[in-house]
Amino acid sequence: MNIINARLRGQTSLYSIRVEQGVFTAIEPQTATLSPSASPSEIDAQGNLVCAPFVEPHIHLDAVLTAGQPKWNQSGTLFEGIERWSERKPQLTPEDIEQRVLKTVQLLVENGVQYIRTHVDVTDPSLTALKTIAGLKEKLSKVIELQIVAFPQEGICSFPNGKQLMEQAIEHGADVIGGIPHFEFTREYGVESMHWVVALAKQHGLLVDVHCDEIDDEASRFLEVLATAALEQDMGERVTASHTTAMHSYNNAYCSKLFRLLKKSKINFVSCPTESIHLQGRFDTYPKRRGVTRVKELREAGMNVCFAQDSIQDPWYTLGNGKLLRVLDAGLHICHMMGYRDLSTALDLITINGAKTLQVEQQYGIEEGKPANFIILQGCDDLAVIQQQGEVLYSVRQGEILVQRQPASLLRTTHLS
Ligand code: 17E
Ligand code: FE2
Repeated sequence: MNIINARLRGQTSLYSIRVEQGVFTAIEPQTATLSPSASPSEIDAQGNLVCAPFVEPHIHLDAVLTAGQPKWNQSGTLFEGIERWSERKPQLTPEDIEQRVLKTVQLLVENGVQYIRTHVDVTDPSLTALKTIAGLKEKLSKVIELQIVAFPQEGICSFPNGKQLMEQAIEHGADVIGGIPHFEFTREYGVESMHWVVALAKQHGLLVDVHCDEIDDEASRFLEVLATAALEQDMGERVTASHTTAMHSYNNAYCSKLFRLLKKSKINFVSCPTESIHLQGRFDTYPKRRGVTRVKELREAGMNVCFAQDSIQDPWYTLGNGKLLRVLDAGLHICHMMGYRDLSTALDLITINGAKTLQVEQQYGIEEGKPANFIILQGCDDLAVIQQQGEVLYSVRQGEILVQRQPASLLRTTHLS
């Protein structure tokens, strides 16, 4: 396969890219625009951006497409979402889960995603969702790389046999250990769960991704416990703190002290801006907090932050359509990241930073010798892609075309100039 007239992130020239046996073998600047040949193995990128695939580092695939079942979340709080989900959970069957997961992965793939980390609720004595999704991993590997988080939605210390269920989830194929300290019955349980999670992951050679401080409570400070455990157990880059929305409400003096630890610990951050702006601030009158973690400040302090969708039409969030460009657009607004410097590197938030969080960056990126996984986006650079909010034109995985589409064509318009 040959890709001609490609733009690459951070480069001004046009490039030609050769792919052989599923690997990038040559990436060379062009001196001029090339005319397309009739070869079926050639893709003319037409000056659009050839970019590493999107990474969805945080989504609850077990719950997708269940909004309103059996009841709608009327208040819009995280806590009502957890309650509605606990009513849907007893109705889960392998067929129901498989059908929803396949439909959603298809949607994600069509929108340029090739890497997914999914949280799967293990506070279910039957572990139906975990077993079903682990069983789909092989089938899905043709189109995506899937990481499964053993996610204790109703707590580790606060749920009957919570620790045993987490351990069973590892036997059934979980890759990542989750947690939910702000939802445990007590602060002590929250602290205990953080030490236990990091030690368990270390013992099994797994990763950690905790729903950490997903609440507007400025006194929710489990992030410092998680980061300290990560630092002391030498697990830093293998640990992720998701949401950390309470950080929005921390006072600046505490945040300044906290950032020293966070930086030292090298942990990763996932923010879900559309989800958090929707679920947080719900107990406020006016002015209402945005309830999104300090993405701009974490990035400026040199930490790894990525964006995720969290939900697609589930008890927490009724919208969602698999488009990470939509989440990026919202996140840039919500986090006040609309300056040129932020906009011109914004795709990092849904590409390489997600790959670092998933610890797949060794095999990720448009470089000679790496697997030929890439997408083609409408626009010549990050800013143009975000301005246009266009569709993903191609998604190619190990040299195989997964998705190919034509931009929508305007059939009639009024010309003003
Ligand atoms: N569960 C949770 O605890 N938090 C969320 N944002 C979602 C599920 C979607
Ligand atoms: Fe989540």
